[in-house]
Amino acid sequence: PLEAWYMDSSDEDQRLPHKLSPNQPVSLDELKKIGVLHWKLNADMHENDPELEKIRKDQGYSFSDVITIQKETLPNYEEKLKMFFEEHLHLDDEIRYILDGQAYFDVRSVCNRWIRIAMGKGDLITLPAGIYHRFTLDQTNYTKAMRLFVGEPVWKAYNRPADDFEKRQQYVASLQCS
Ligand code: KMT
Ligand code: NI
Repeated sequence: PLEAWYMDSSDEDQRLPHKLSPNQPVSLDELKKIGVLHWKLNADMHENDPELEKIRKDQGYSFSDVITIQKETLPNYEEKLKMFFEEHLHLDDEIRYILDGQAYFDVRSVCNRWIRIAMGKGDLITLPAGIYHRFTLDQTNYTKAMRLFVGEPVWKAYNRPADDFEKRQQYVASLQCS
């Protein structure tokens, strides 16, 4: 299954796992509580996969493209990686399907702690509109991901603080920090 954990607070290389010791794993159930959804698919079939088609139909994920994140092929690689790692939110769901390689998505827990989600080939994840998050490659420095979207894509990111948006307030209202 998907591996996720609460992060340590060290400033070391963002590409390192940053696990606490002892490790504090985060379950899929906990992720569900913050609106993060996950599917495991066969990425080798992504061009003709009835399972993927069903998810896309059920969820309304009409748009898709593919982004390869590695130094050799992504224009403005350093700049983009820096942007992706800035804590931000979107006004729409962020939906990513890892076709090859691996990477980390960090999301804020109900009580505002960082949760690191290790994404590998075949993992499809949806981060809800309004959740603060960030993205980094791991030490392999390579991932290829399908970006999905409901309707015409809007890639606009709002760096934290971005608490005045209605989408953010709706999202916060859906949480319960105890
Ligand atoms: C985002 O907005 O966080 C991203 O697009 C991350 C990189 S896509 C694999
Ligand atoms: Ni994002």
